[in-house]
Formats: sequence, structure tokens, C-alpha cells
Amino acid sequence: MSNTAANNLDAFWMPFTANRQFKSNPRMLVGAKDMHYTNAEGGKVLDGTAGLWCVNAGHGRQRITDAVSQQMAEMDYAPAFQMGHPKVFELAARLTAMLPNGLDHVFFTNSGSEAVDTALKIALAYHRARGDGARTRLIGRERGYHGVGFGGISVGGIVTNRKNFGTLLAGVDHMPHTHLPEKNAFSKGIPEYGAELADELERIVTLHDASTIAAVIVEPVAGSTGVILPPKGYLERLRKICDKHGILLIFDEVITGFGRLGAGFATDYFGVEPDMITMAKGLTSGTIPMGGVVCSKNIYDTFMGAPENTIEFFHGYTYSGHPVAAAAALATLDCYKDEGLFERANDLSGYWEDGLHSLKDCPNVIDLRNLGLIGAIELESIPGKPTARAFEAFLKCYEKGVLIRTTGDIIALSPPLIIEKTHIDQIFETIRTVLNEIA
Ligand code: PXG
Repeated sequence: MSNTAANNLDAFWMPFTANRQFKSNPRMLVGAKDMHYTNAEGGKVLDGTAGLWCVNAGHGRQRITDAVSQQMAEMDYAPAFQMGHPKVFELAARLTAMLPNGLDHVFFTNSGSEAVDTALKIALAYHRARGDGARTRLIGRERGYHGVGFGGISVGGIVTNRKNFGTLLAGVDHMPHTHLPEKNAFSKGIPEYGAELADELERIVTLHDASTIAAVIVEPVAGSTGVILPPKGYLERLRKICDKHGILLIFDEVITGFGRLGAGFATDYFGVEPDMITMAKGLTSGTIPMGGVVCSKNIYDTFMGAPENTIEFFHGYTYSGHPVAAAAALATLDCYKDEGLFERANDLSGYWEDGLHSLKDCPNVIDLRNLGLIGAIELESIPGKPTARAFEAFLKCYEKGVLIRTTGDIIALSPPLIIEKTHIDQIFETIRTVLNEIA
């Protein structure tokens, strides 16, 4: 019998986790309230990451709990195809009212990965419905993360997520990422240099011809690969190039949606309107799995050109718009609105920025990046041991009661939007202590 079987952790194959390392020294969370987790040892752990970028309203919210339990009692499930229930219609109306005019229709999924694959399929089917079915190419970006479906890893730009899975989707190309530390290191907020990287899309259009390209998908702020910000003017330029060539622009707002930047969505923050937005995570504040694609009126209307009584889009999930998830999302939106959490994130973003950039002189810090309530601390890798330094920082911060997240040698931070200044102080003081300890 293996060691891991003895402590009964063997059966669960953990996602994106070093299973054997974890099981030999497990970090178990057993409770959560507001800004804190409780671990199995009874310790309190400050949540510096909102779970996995999702618990934007904070943990253990009574309002969401009540909405979910009421919905469970009232109606646990309703068929998602050819039947409806009121809450999902209400939710779609509430979401589209939060977004710019023209982004008027929502297709529900259960995760960000499904939202991305759905958006890519909508793009292909949209062009076909317009009689422009040669537009089948999809363009993503290096270091992009769009979940783990075959569509998402194809347009994504993370080699470890791609290399084991064969040929992926055909006809995908990638723009360069926008991380330019030689020019932009230690920028506060949006970096100055690199808008011209959007012109790489023109190069790709020239290579393949616009008539073959369906859509471009980007994270307005890339989260998973260590917080990569769009240089000043970059997203505007992407929008222009897409317009010029009839290419749809998809913003993957799975992380940037629901207040993370101190605005409802990145589209509001940057004033750039995509044709589709993918969302998940903060939609239910992480409580019940749910995702969605918001698309333009033009896209929806194009599908509605099909003869009546035919299904316009052959796509959907058993749990699309699940009543319990919809109830959780409605209660979450109430929390955001009634507590002014997006404004709160905006108000705190300066304090957050100052706290983060106070780490500039800590050992091995080679870059600091921030926007809204997102922060990243990039560390110099230990020669020959990439990821080791940041992982040690993660373990030490956890021992000291602060949950951070690392990717490569980058520490990424994204706390719940209910965070207080004292918590911000605690996060950065703990990281400072740890960076000095492991130097
Ligand atoms: N798009 C983006 C931009 C994401 O960040 C997904 C799609 C996929 O969502 P689902 O719900 O299928 O996981 C994501 C997910 C991290 C981390 O630590 C980030 C994600 C998930 C887990 C961990 O950076 N992002």
C-alpha cells in the first residue's frame, strides 16, 4: 500500500496539482468566512486570491446561501432545452443591463472553459450563417489562458497545456503576448510601451487573408500566466484592426469581469467594446459553477434569421442556466450592487498599488505589476530551478496565514473585493517577510 492510500487521499486525482507532493503534506481548507479560510489545523488563512480569482463578494455570504437554499427547495432543476424558468431570463436581463448597449444576449455555460468554447463556436456559426463560411481561423495569443477545452487550449498560448494533446484545433494562429519587462518593468497600472504589438494582427491577416479569419480572442488583462497588462492603446488598436477586416473580437473576461479592475468589466474600464464577452468565476462569486457568453445584438440577430421552429444554434449543456446557479448569480449581483463592491475595488486600488510597489526593494523582485485589485510580483528564478522560489514563497506565506497563488516564478494576487486596508497591509507585510526569509 502506498503512503498516500494510508491517509486516504489517493483516489482523488487533483487538477493542476503536484498530486504526490500535495498528498505527502496536504493543505486542507475546511471553512471560509468573509476574507478568511480555516484550515484543518484550525488556523485562519487570509485569502489573497479570492479562491481562484472567483470569490469576489467574499466567503460565506448569507444572501447567496439563502438564495441557493430557497431555490433548491422551490425547484432544483428544470430542463435547459425547449423549457425555461424565470430566474435565468432575469439573470440574462440583469447582465446585459450591466454591459454596454449592443451586448444584449447571454448564452449560459457551467465554466469559463465552456464559455470560451461556446464563444468560438458562435463565431464560426455566425460567419457561416452570414454566408461567409470560409472564415474559420481563430486567433489567440501567446501566454493566453482560455481554459482547458480543446478550443480554449488551441487559442491559448501555454505550452504545458497544449503539448500533450495532439494537433488541437486546426487553423489557429497566435499574436505575441504583451509582456515587455525590458521597457515596462515596475510600471504602476497600465504600461506605456507596446501598443504596436497589436499590429502583429495585421501581419497574421496578411499571411492568411482576412476572408479566412473568424475571430480574435484575448484576455484584456491576462491572469493565469502571471498578470500581463495591455499596453496603453493596445486594445483600441486590436478593435480597429478587427473592424477593418470584419473579424469578431472576443474579450475573455473570466477573470476581469465583476469588479476585478474596479469597474464592472474590462470593456468598461478600457472603453473598448468587443463583439463577445466570456465570463464565469465572479458571476456567482465562485459559489456555484456558472459561466456565460454575452454577444452582440448583431450576432444574435444573425442566428435568428433561420426559419422559425428550427433550433438556431446546435449547442448547449444539461446545466446551461441551472436554476440554482442562476439564483446564486442573482444574489451575487445584489451583493455587488448594494455594497458597491466594484466602486470599492476602484477606491482601494491606489492603496493596493502602493502596498504592492513597496516590495520593490525586496530580494529577487524583478517586476511588479498591478491594475484594480490585481497584483503580480515577479521573482528572479533560481538558476536551473524555475518555479522553485515562488513555490517556496507560497508555502511560507501559507504557514504564516496568507494564501497567495504562484505561476512560474510569479506571485499573483487577487483578493475578494470586500478586502480592508488592514488585510492589504497583512498581505504585503507577510510577503515582504517571506521574500527576506527565502533570499
Ligand atoms: N478564461 C480565463 C481568462 C480564465 O482565467 C478560464 C477561461 C477557464 O475557466 P474555468 O472555469 O473553466 O476554469 C479561466 C480560468 C490561476 C487560475 O491560478 C486561473 C484560472 C483557473 C484556475 C486557476 O491563474 N482561470
